[in-house]
Amino acid sequence: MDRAAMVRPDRLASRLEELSRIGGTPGGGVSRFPYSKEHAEAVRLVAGWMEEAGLKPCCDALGNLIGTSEGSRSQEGWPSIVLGSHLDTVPEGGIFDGALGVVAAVEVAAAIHEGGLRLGHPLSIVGFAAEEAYAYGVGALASRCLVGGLSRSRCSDLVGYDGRTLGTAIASFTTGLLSGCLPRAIGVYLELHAEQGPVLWKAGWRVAAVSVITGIVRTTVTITGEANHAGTTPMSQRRDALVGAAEFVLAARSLATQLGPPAVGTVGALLVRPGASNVVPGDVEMMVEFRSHDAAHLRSIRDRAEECLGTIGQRENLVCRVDSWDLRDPVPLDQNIQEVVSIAIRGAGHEPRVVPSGAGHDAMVMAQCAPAGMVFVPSIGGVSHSPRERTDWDDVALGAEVLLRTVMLLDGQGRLPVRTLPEPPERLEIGTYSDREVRR
Ligand code: HGY
Ligand code: MN
Ligand code: MN
Repeated sequence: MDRAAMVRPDRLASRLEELSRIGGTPGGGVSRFPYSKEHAEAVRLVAGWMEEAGLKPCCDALGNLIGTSEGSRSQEGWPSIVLGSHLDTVPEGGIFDGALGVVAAVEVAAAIHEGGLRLGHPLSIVGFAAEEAYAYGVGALASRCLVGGLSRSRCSDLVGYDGRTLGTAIASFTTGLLSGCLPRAIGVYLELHAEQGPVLWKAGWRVAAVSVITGIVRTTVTITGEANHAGTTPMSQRRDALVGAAEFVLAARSLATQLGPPAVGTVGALLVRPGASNVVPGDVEMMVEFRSHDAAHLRSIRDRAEECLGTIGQRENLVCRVDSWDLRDPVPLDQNIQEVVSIAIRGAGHEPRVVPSGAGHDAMVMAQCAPAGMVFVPSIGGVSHSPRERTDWDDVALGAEVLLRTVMLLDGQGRLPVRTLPEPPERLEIGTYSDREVRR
């Protein structure tokens, strides 16, 4: 790789630490939710870094931050090389999940810009607004809207973590940036991410390409019994919704363990109403998800979960209601891109490795539009979605260097095949981004 283009480890680390302070939590984690003031602050911070790297920043109709720069062959219709990840986090999440991919993508642009190099392809960088399912119960929401996988009607009425609908939240989301959209002609999508699991860390591998992203099936289950006096209601006359929910939590674990790896199952959130010590719980709402790299697992475990709920409802005299399941099949990533990432890893002086992803990513959505690839760096102890999430700073720099090398290799291959994104999502009652608003 041309020695002129070099990532700067010090800048990567200091920027990741600076970004982590936006929504930072006392335990050293971060809570940065879509369309919050912390999200707007993070967008403005990263947009400034984009400008320093020679990119033009804007925000699209879903609050995705986008930075673009022309290539020397843009006029000949060469499509964009798109790099990205997400700016939102889970509650008390880690400082690397999502942020690493966005900051490293900007670092790649800066290395090319500062090295006086010019790609043939235009370069676009995306900081997706809402990847975590926490905020609206839907994973990869912003990228799925971008590629047309979710319609406005389905989205703007979604009620979020803060009680606002998505449409309302976006309408009041202002960043001061110009409005714009991701160029529709794209050639490839690449995402650097921490593995969020133990494979690389246990094997002592420092960087890897990703072969497949897990499938996920997710829903909200509401169990309804009868709120009643905790002191006077005999045990034989109770319809205790939390007892039913507890039985289902254990059943969900059994369903996953009976299938065996890579199937996993989690009830990650549980809301008990009315939630008083002296009231028999009348109503419980649970967020349920199952994952596997085997698409058949997803459907069979979904059907068996519904059977379990039917049995629990009968046995405990409860009403169990299942919302529509959000099912996303496993996504194999592009073989050619995997090869290029492996060549980049070798070029960086490391043995190429390829691993599956147990976490979901925006790359599984962008892969519907264009060849997509991911680069993983280890999560220390395999810990993620936790304030204890950590990646060694040398591995952060290595991941960014592999991303840069992959971009240079792909650009050097000549014109990438053009894939066209669907029409940009119509404006979801968007707030005013700026008085200098232009639509590109
Ligand atoms: O849930 C996931 O797998 C990702 O971290 N959003
Ligand atoms: Mn995550
Ligand atoms: Mn992530």
